[in-house]
Amino acid sequence: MDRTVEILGVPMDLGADRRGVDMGPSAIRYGGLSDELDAIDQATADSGDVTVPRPESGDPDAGDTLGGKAKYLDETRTVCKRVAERVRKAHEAGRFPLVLGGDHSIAIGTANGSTRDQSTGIIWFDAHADLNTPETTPSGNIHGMPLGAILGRGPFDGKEWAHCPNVDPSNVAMVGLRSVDEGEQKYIQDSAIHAYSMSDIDEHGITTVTQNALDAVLDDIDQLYVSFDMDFLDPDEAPGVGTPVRGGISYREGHAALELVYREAAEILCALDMVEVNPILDRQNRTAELACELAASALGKRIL
Ligand code: 4U7
Ligand code: MN
Ligand code: MN
Ligand code: MN
Repeated sequence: MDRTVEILGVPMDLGADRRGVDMGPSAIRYGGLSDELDAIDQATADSGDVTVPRPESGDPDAGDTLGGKAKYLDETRTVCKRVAERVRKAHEAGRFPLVLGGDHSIAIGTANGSTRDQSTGIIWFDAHADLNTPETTPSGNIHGMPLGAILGRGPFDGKEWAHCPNVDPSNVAMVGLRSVDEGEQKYIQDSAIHAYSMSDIDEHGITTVTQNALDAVLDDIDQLYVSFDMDFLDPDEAPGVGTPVRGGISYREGHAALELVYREAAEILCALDMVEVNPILDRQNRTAELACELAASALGKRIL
């Protein structure tokens, strides 16, 4: 990556049910992120963390819920606006934002800070679809809604802090799916979004599936945003996540997917999230260290 990578931490846990994911950015930095990027001669600048309200200072059920269930919606909106602002500044400075989570709700901020007027494709690596809305959510947790928010689903439609009109569902691909809720399933069927499940990966392999995902989104976009949820990996590799789902991606498959993204799309990559690292649930910082290695693969690290 020829641009300087600007590391931005978002110690956010309001979008998830389990505490501890707010410590993700620290765990990832402690896990050796800057060393990993130094080793590939990647210039970096760490701009610290975005301020996030503590859950103790708010009531999950108070305030706006967009007519459904969306815990800490007001606080989440505030955090996502801050993230968007910081990400936008990174772009203006010619830097590449690497956003460390924190729960996945922060992707609403990354997307909004990256997509002012450029047509943007998204690859969403995740066990989950994250396409819920306050109306379809089984949990009320906003980390299950960020892709729905970005696409302006249901009550997110036209919400200036959430909906990115420059992201068309036909330019969005999800890879690694193995836990999809009923309302999400319906959207996947009814929209032009591209969805690749673990069964597709079983059948064709990670390289072919990632290539298909890239081919599906790369045709008519100006830039590509990649959001990487650590629960994409199998819980044996990445135990430190809030919502683990068995039957995930192996260590090498994770790297292969991101190496391919770099190889095919480095020129138009506009932002990367590494999210959902929860050090309280981790074993010896394994998941955070893996997040560092994977980020390096996405930014150009190769074995030979
Ligand atoms: B993550 C869930 F119901 N779909 O909406 C929900 F299974 O960012 C899980 O992908 C969401 O980790 C997981 O609460 C959010 C649930
Ligand atoms: Mn997930
Ligand atoms: Mn397409
Ligand atoms: Mn997610």
